[in-house]
Amino acid sequence: MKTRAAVAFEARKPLEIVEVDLEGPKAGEVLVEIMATGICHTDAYTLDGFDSEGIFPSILGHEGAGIVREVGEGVTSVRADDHVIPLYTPECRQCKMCLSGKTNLCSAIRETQGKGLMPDGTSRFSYKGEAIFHYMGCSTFSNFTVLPEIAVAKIRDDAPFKTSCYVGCGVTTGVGAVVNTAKVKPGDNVVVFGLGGIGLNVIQGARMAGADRIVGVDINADKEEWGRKFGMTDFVNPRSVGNVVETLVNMLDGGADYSFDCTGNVEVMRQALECCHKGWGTSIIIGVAEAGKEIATRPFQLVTGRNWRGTAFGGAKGRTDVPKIVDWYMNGKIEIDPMITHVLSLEDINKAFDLMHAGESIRSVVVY
Ligand code: NAD
Ligand code: AHE
Ligand code: ZN
Repeated sequence: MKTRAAVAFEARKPLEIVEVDLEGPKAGEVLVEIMATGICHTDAYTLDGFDSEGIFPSILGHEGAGIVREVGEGVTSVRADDHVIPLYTPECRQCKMCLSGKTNLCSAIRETQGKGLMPDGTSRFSYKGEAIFHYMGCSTFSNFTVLPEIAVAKIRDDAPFKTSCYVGCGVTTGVGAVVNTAKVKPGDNVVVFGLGGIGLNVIQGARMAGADRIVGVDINADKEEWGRKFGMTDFVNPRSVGNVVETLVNMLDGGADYSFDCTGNVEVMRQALECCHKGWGTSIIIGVAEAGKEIATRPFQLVTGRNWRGTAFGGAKGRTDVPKIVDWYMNGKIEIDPMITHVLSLEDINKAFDLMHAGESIRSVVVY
């Protein structure tokens, strides 16, 4: 079939909207009509050439929601007309990782996914006879896409696509980092670095978990108002204080119980670790750093009881947890609507990247 898609032909070039060819689902795969997709900073990072796994030409996008239109041979867990969210972290429920009970990082298809291919080692997308690579196993910047059955979460039919697509990455990553990875408890003090599409979800996750102080840190002063809407109690602009770490340690009587990096900047990751309370404070890295970047701190920071951890997709097991997070949204336990600041057509998708880089959007969503 033909489908409209925004193709990244090269790094650092605007996406081009073209009609591409899409092969139907093979055994164990499903064809999904994407109804809406968010634009996450990770899409921009890959387009800007910072991803060591970045591969072109490809169809980016990993934060979508849509409807199953066709299923391949042997598919049993979903059927045509089911509403689904594509999963860049699938859940096969059979691999060592899934069965460990210790991680959400399913290993069933990770190798081919990282090469922009489906599990059989081929691509379903092509343009003028040349293969176009998949991205993060999702490629939601295409109106139709093919996914392995293990990489879709079935969600309730009454959840709007325009907002529930955000559960495909940002909401789950931020809220999940708090509840699954850090396991923040009532009364804990939390610091969140970077109040964008991910950081604001960490803030609302911390509010839901009953955190006491929730301190937001951002170099963009406009983010103070945004943070306060979702439960932030204090704001620090690193450009207005001498030493961010000292400021935070003094504010929180020794430091944070949990801190979260939602910037992808390795200098900020160091600040996030060092603002943690001696003896127990844990810093969670969410931000994705540019290829070649490394984190550093004095080992003494760890010797004296601070912990450094990371999280992907908020530690969520996609097929199990994503439908529950959609329920949380539909039941009013978490908010999504106010964070969708811009709704665009596919033709205008490049504007979403401009808005993100200018710090003017929280989430832009393309509705097909
Ligand atoms: P975003 O662009 O919406 O937000 C980033 C925020 O960080 C902005 O508000 C910006 O002003 C702020 N910031 C930048 N430099 C800063 C600094 N030096 N100090 C304090 N604040 C600073 O991006 P996003 O969509 O929220 O994504 C955030 C990061 O999370 C990205 O690196 C993205 O790739 C990553 N991410 C990781 C996962 C995961 O599973 N681990 C999932 C989604 C996104
Ligand atoms: N491909 C990069 C790393 C990118 C990365 O860390 N991605 C996160 C999700 S970001 C979503 O917005 C992730 O899930 N990581 C775990 C994984 O298996 O990819 C690189 O450095 O090579
Ligand atoms: Zn993302």
